[in-house]
Amino acid sequence: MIVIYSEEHRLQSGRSELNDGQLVPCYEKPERADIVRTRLETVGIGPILAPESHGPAPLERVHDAGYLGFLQTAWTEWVAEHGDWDALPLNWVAPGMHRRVVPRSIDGRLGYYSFDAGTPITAGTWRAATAAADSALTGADRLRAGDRCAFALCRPPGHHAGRAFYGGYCFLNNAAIAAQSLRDNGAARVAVLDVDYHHGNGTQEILWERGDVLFVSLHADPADEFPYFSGHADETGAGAGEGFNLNLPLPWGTDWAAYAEALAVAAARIRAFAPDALVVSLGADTYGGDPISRFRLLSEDFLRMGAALAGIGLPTLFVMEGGYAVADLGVNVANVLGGFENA
Ligand code: 6XA
Ligand code: ZN
Repeated sequence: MIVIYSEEHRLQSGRSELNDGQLVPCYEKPERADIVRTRLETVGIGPILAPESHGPAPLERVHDAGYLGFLQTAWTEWVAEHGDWDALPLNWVAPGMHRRVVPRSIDGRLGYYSFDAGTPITAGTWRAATAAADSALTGADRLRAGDRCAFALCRPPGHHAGRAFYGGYCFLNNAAIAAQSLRDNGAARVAVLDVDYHHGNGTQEILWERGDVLFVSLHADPADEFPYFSGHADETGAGAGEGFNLNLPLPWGTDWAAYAEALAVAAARIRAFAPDALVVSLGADTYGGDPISRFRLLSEDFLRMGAALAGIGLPTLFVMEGGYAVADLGVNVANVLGGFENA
């Protein structure tokens, strides 16, 4: 399967995130993409190609224009105000306050457009995020050209980014941008399946009122886990999208046996929807060794996951999301893709 990868991912390299009350080195770091790329080369999954530039139009199909403008200038404004350290928000809106007016202050706008303090904006964030979106779009082009599957090795990831907000290490929603591109180029229906450990709240928000793009997500129960305020089973969509959002929250400690059952439910829902293509938000932070997550999948379980995804029987674009056990991330991701290809 063709792998789309851009060196520009390196431009997103934050120094620190706020985690457990401390400023710690960012978990979402360039080594993640490097180890995945190296493993894919070792096992012969490829060829590995650079993305083609698709310009701003596909981003504007999914994201708010004011938000995209903010992302482009945030770093320059931040440096002018505070100097050359990662831009992190510190203030958010609460009930009884107002977000009618977009703040003039860069600090105010960081809070206005974000939902966590773990997602630094750096000098290269915009370029890295657009290269990741272009990777997903190039992958969507491959499906349109008739490929059975493709893998967009996106960094930074995307599934927490909404129409007008960033967070959870995500700025542009690569999976939603790819799904929209498939819709805009002839697919009548597209499904997005999110197997990252965390709920894809951004993808859900973007697709909430859409009946033409189904969103299905397996993730840690938000009662216990980030992003806390999205991902419950009773969130089913609204308007034309009512019934086209399926959340399958799972408890801490979930192992392959329980995960596989939920994955079968997800697969059945996707088959019933009969889409023309499937976009998989592929996070490998369901791994037992992940430093910030609490599921218990083993490396060999990712082979089984790939085979189960192949069983859905659709042209499939994999889009990289989370996974922070860096030493094992390459093996785990390659196992999903290899399990899919060899099914
Ligand atoms: C909170 C945890 C961010 C999770 C990012 C992730 N700092 N999302 O992996 O899929
Ligand atoms: Zn995750």
